Amino acid sequence: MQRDLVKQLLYDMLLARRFEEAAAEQYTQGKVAGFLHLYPGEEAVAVGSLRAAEPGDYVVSTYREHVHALMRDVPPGAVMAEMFGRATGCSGGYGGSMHLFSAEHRFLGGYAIVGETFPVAIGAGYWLAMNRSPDVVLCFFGEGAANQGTFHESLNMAALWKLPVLFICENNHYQIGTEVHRQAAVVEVYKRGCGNGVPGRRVDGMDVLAVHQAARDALEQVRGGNGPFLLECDTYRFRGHSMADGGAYRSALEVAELKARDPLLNLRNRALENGWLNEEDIEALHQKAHGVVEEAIRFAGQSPAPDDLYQGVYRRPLDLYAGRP
Ligand SMILES: Cc1ncc(C[n+]2csc(CCOP(=O)(O)OP(=O)(O)O)c2C)c(N)n1
Ligand SMILES: [Mg+2]
Repeated sequence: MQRDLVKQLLYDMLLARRFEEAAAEQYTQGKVAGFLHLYPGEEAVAVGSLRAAEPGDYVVSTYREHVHALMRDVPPGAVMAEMFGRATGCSGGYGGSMHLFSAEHRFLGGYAIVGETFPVAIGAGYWLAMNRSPDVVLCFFGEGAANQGTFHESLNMAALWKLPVLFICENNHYQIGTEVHRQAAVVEVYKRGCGNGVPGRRVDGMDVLAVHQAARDALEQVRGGNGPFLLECDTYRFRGHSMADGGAYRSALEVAELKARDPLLNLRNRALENGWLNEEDIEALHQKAHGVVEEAIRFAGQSPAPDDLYQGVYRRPLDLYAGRP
């Protein structure tokens, strides 16, 4: 049982890490346009929590959402193709890196506006509550988003109406270059739920097994009709805020100390120490993850661009110039 879970989680962590490294390489080669926010260091949060969720649950995420989409089983090729702006992408190539979406996988999107995930999540939660559905919503956000008004407004409504929403804070300690103690008077985000009637707790977000267990407990509570819960995962991003950020505001020592707590190595070492997996098992998982990402890149690269870039917009620029309504 534990072996199967660890094997699944380690594969997911390897896939997540390789996918994001490959995305950075593709960006550097000019294949991915626009902004690109990567997830290395934070993998245990999406992997641990989403592997504790049910297929019927809904997920709302931020612009740092590639791994969340993968953990909802959106095919890696469809995620990579979206980042390449291709028609086979999960948003038809119109969204790009920050706007992955798949209704089929109940992945209600990545959102670029900080704090935008909260109202979307409680809207979905309201619909589920109205229909007395057993499904719940998992709403991801960064600690910087807890400073937005939408955080408090949404938590208040969710608690008042006992909506089935699990709020998951990815506290990576930085809001672009601003460290958490410079942007928030209360740096532990879970404590900020209680003023709105939302209970919460903090978990080590560098430990995927701890996140998985905490998410399972929280989901059971939310699914049981007890209203929302706030799970704060204490984590760290190894790269800059986006590809455009060199991260000069952090010392090399700080980054090195956090890299020593790498969630991927952490799980790998525990799997070996406990005899859950051996070196060959791990190598096979590593090879499989690399192969899947290679195939995703090939698929994206061979996919066509969307036929009509203006499909779905209210007015075509050429119509405007020609004076047509
Ligand atoms: C409403 C709004 N204000 C400002 C921005 C610019 N912005 C983009 S990401 C970001 C930092 C968000 O930090 P956090 O919520 O901690 O998420 P992280 O990037 O660390 O995952 C800011 C200020 C934005 N996208 N939306
Ligand atoms: Mg942050």
